[in-house]
Amino acid sequence: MQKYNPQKIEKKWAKYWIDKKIFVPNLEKAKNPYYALFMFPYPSAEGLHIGNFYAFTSVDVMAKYMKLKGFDVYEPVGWDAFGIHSENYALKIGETPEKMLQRTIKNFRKQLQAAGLSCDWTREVNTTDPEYYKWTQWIFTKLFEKGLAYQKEAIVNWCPDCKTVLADEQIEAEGLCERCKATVEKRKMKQWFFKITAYADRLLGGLDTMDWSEITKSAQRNWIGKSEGARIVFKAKPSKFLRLSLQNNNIEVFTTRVDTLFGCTYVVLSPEHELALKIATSEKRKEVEKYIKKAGRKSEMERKESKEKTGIFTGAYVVNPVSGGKVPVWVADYVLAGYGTGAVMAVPAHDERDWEFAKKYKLPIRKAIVPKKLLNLPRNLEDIAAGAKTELRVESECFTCDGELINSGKYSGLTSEKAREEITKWLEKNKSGKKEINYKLRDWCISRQRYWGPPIPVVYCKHCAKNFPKARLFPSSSEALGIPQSQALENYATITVSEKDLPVRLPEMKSGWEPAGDGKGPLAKVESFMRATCPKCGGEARREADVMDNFLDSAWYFFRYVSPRDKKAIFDKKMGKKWLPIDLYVGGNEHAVLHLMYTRFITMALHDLGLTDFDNPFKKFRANGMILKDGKKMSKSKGNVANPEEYGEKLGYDALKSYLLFLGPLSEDRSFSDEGIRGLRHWAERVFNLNARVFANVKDSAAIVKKLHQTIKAVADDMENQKYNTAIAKLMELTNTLYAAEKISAKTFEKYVVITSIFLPALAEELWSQMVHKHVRRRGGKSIFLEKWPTYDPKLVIENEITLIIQVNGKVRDQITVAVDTKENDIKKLAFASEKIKKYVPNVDDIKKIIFVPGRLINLVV
Ligand code: ANZ
Ligand code: ZN
Repeated sequence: MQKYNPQKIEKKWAKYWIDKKIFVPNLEKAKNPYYALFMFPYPSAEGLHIGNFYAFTSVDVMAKYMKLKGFDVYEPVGWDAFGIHSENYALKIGETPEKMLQRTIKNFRKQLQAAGLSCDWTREVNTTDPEYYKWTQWIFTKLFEKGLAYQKEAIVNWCPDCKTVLADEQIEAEGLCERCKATVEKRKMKQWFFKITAYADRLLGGLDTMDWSEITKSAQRNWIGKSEGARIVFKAKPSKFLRLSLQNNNIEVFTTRVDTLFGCTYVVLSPEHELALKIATSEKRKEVEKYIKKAGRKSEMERKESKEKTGIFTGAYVVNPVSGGKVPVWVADYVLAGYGTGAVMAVPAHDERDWEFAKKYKLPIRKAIVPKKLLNLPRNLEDIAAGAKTELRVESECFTCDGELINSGKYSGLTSEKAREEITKWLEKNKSGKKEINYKLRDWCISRQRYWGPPIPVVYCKHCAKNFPKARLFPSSSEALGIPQSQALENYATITVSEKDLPVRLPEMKSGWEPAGDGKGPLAKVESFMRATCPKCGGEARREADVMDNFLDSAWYFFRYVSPRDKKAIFDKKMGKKWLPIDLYVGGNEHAVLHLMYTRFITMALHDLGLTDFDNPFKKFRANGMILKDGKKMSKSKGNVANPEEYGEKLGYDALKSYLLFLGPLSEDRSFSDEGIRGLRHWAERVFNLNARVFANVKDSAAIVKKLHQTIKAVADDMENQKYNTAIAKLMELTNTLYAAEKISAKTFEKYVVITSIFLPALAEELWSQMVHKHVRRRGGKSIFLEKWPTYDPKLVIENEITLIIQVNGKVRDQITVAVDTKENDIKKLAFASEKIKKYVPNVDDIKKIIFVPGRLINLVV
């Protein structure tokens, strides 16, 4: 008997599939398109990671299944090769990113091909290819035209190790750089942004109807963070010390709790607020200035988390618009510059942060709300004695909860909800405030002071300044552009490079491409690059020296796949109509508010450019769970990484892939173990060895035929719902059933091999090729993946018997097993005849009503 030798057969069939283009669809002619996509591989130096490999496999089995179901399946593959990750590694090993990537991509491709995935290897894309990034730049120019790409000086995240700014989404919860884990600082710099906030409502609203993992959708909801409230104006309190020019220094605050307005006892500005220093009285100015400087050095995280609140009184006062009372203005770093108006009305009685601050600085605390629960508290001694000593506990729990207003003038007695409405109405009438919705989401900072990315396709032209949008240059950015400091405040026009001149090629830099940390992109050093001709006036201009965030490269790659060699357009519209949106997308939930948010935004923007008719790029998105080892997330730093190549080589990729899928539901974390893989390897061997029991002219038992048909149906049902683990379990059961017989027919085995092929592709292909010669010669040696998913006989799938529950007054008292087609009347008779039921219903005449749920239960109401 032949021995199962995965090393040999997996290599053989992987090559065969690629050579014979088995998984290369005809994109133009396809009638039944199915677009299956795994997240864009990042050809890292470490090679294939088991977590990615798992996500790839989760898509791949579905692709194989849909192919057998008769779809024209497209599972493209390419390389997300720009970006800090590649560049940092290149820096570490002292090689240029370009050279390094040639090697790592080759290695990655080799690994993926060895794994027998059904990717289309003829349509690879690579984000560092000028033919690709031409269109990344094109997107930028289109967004610029629509006002969705703009420059502003803002407080941004700066990674001191990566020496570049980063987007908010690229900062991990603890305030660390997503790439290098350094603590990110805040800096005020002029940067390029994409106006993702313009889509906040659309990004939020679309979520409800999307077939995406719930965990991903809720992460996006939280990140967008919609808050409904009001903007309220606190007018400056004139005083004899206040200079005239400051008298209209009104402070606007954003609050979600207008109902607490009477409880506001002071107002706080963030240190970055433009009035922070301006409003300070002359005596206080020095101190305030010192405080602002110190706060600027803290990271946002430090400020949010710090236990000990700090702040400083400015000496100034403003007026509470509803009560007319004057309240002091403080500056404190627990108020963030980038949210709302960067100023708050402090209500220490009802906001914990304000409370801590007020306690520390001995500021008045004034109650404006009595929590609802408190109102219901017992009022007499008996009730209190009966156990309701909860007043204090309730109060502290309800720090911020709604209730009934007190100390609030004519609003006292109203509920919080009603009061919010009424007070807002009053504010609007008196021009002291208005309803406002705020989002946590901030615009996407896309410029990077790095080398390895697509240049931002913009030039700065002095000559065009009169006629085009002006870019008032700041000293730091002018220096980066090689514009003399003396001209820094001259006006320049920002002009995007025209489509015919794209791509703006990234010049080759053999040296000096390391980030310098001075806020300039390394390209600023390449004079031949920086010198440009203005596309509008033909005059001399300077290029932008920053490159774009690599998350932009990966925000649109799936569009490119539908016509990857298109010279005329970002993608062929007709092909887009045919293939998009993507049918199934799988990847890690760590991308919930990164890649997955950016793709939705770019898709909406392309929609608004008239390129697509959909807003959601992925019809179905599933977040895969993490792979753990010894209870911990696999990671290089923990030294517990399983290398897929190593396991694939040792035990076979078929065994490894099905093991990963068998471990549990797709969305759940799973623990990787060596014994586990061996179990799947053992199954693969059993499948292989069954071949020795196959004969052309055997008649299978009815039990075998029935089990086969049931499995064909059950596996298909599971596949449609990405229940890969239970699908494999059912195939294993069928394997056991087949082993129970001495001999099995070629006809049965053939079907069995086809349905098993989605999980054990190389093995199945091998068995198929052997069978083709032995039993099914007529097919003449074609791949098993050109077969069709077998049909099942519906009659055989149905169980012959069913078990029904018998209830009396809704309580389960017995159960009976009957033939499937038993009539309702006969079932009732059987129920009455049950000895157990007779105990509860001795007299049939007592039955008032019979509830019968076919196939499930019968309930006797007495
Ligand atoms: C008064 C108040 C009373 C507030 C109360 C809360 C509770 P969300 O829901 O996250 O939108 N706030 C506003 N801008 C801020 C900033 N830049 N930095 C720090 N805090 C800021 O939270 C909105 C609430 O957060 C606002 O409502 C404001 O405090 C605070 F019992 O105003 B509130
Ligand atoms: Zn970093």
